[in-house]
Amino acid sequence: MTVAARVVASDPELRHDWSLNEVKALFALPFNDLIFKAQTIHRRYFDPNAVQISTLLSIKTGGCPEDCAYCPQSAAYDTPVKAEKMMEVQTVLADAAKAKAAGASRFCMGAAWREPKDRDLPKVAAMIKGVKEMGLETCVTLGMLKPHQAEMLKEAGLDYYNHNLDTSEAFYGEIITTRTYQDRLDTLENVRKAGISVCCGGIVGLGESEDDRASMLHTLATLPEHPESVPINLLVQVEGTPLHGGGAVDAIDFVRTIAVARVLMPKSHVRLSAGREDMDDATQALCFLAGANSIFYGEKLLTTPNPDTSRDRALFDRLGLKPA
Ligand code: SAM
Ligand code: DTB
Ligand code: SF4
Repeated sequence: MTVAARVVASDPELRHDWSLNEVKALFALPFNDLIFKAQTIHRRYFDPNAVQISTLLSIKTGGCPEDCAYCPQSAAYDTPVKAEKMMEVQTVLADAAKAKAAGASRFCMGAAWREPKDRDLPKVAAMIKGVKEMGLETCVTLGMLKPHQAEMLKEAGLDYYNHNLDTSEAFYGEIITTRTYQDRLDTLENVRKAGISVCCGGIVGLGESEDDRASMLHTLATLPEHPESVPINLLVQVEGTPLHGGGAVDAIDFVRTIAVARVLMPKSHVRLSAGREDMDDATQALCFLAGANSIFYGEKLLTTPNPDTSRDRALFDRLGLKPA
């Protein structure tokens, strides 16, 4: 029996055979019906008042050779982000210690690379090892990975690898021309095969249609194993990127995307990721009701602002949420 078949056999709700039409039909449900369904499923698998806390750090900022139209770190666009060298291990570990003291359970380190060079990896491995030794879960996002690189990161103690599909396969070419959807899927497979948990999601607000959102979630939910973490980012519009100045996303449409992700992948952590700085408390509360149970905590994402920790603590108090 394949891994996927075994999982399905043990739990009929954990499906990997969703049709695209079924996913579109979830998006088309009356809002209350969709939220009720998502919250009901959420309660079956998770404590509804617990939210996992991850903190991000950009260990190598800017100067990226890829042309992702949303990204301030691409060398193709003139943005406020300037290229920097990779951070030193001790500086990263000091930041991780602060994140742990502030209540994070996972520390995610991001690099603006198309793919890591083998000579960069020993330093990243030292960061992973050090963060792990602090008792934090480790996550990195470094671009495309070859099988031997994934194995080396696993060896260093890596728990999660973040690698987003970002949008649907059909819309992908409008957003990124320097790599293909299949490149992304290949890396996800290399990460899985190395025994690392997968963190994979996308962005809402790139100019995609609802069908594109449905198609991206369909791809995620029909992978042989669902990603353990599914980040749903709201586009952070940064001056100089091609997507700056585009239309705002309707908050209800964003919440729907979270709810559909929750219904399709019941056991995954769905992360309300970038874009919270532009959301009011009521919208975030709806996201948690729709099944989001993870956030990025700390005043910076990679290069753009995230809500102040004092605002997040007040939000948790207001909603009776507890960090997990
Ligand atoms: N360079 C690696 C890669 O792209 O795989 C890792 C770092 S990259 C910054 C990680 C993810 O951040 C992207 O896949 C994208 O989903 C998200 N991201 C980047 N810029 C964003 C923005 N302006 N708004 C929302 N999400 C963004
Ligand atoms: C993810 O899905 N979102 C995070 C993390 N994975 C690496 C990154 C958000 C970046 C937002 C833009 C910035 O701060 O540069
Ligand atoms: Fe580079 Fe990642 Fe930004 Fe794309 S999203 S330009 S790969 S840092």
